[in-house]
Amino acid sequence: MSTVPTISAISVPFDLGAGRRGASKGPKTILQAGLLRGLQQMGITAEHTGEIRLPDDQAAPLAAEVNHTNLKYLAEVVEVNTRLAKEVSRVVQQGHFPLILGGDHSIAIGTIAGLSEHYTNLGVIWIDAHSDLNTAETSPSGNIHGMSLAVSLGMGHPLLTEIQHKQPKIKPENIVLIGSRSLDEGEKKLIRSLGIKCFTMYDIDRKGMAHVMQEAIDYISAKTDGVHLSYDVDSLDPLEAPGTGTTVKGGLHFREAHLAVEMLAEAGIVTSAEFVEVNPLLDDNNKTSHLAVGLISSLLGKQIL
Ligand code: NNH
Ligand code: MN
Ligand code: MN
Ligand code: MN
Repeated sequence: MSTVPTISAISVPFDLGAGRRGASKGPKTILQAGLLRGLQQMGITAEHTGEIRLPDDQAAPLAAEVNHTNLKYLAEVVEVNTRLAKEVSRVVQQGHFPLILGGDHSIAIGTIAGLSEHYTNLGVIWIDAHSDLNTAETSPSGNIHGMSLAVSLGMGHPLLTEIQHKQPKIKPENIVLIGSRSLDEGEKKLIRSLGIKCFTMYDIDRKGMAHVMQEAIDYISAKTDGVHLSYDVDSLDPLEAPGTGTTVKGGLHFREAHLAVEMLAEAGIVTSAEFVEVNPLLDDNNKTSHLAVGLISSLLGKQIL
């Protein structure tokens, strides 16, 4: 018997928030790598609720407004995240555990917007090589996947921050960044000025992953009424996760990446999760999709013995 609630997996085959195409194929390959079968073998009830995607007419009414910003595919990002927020909210309402399969990291905007309807102090653990704390002013790329955490804090284009009305969705003191190693200047300023808890690769090397995770768990569980895990696979070293759009050397090893989710499983604090930026077009034999399945299984309680 498992103590894990029913898992509702939500596919988001969307990649217009990223600079390269292909992450839209992530959900399908993660499912094909045996995600649901594996969870069922663990005694977990897991269902796939379907796909959140753009309508065929591609959010045309917003197109004029989009021309006045440097945000790429703003209308499309707004549309898909509005749909995702509603679905995530419905799944939480139902008492199930939302497991979102990306897709690029811009979909965290919709995930967190949907969750924020149900939590007053939502914690967010952001495992990523990046911090995704850019705004239109600080972004070097205009890619919205580099802005999703800032949007959730209420910073950014109103069309993004006003999804699901409540604004901001989360508080800076309820965020923990883990695995950071590629931060833009504006992001560094924001992390410092808001006092966001940030465990860089330096901290992981210096203290060890077990120590860092314990600190993160203690910090976040004390003051939150739910914890969302946002897991960008580019947090891993490119040798372990080649199938992702913005690889950065010097990342988490396979064992550190798993230890993080194993410790979260043991702590029993995570109430929702998303795994993003798997790009099968850049992958080596679906290595990164299989890695994602392993990480999700460990997060949901899979043990070695
Ligand atoms: N910081 C860069 C940007 O804003 C890269 C973001 N890319 C990511 N984030 N993959 O996780 O464009
Ligand atoms: Mn049910
Ligand atoms: Mn990211
Ligand atoms: Mn990243």
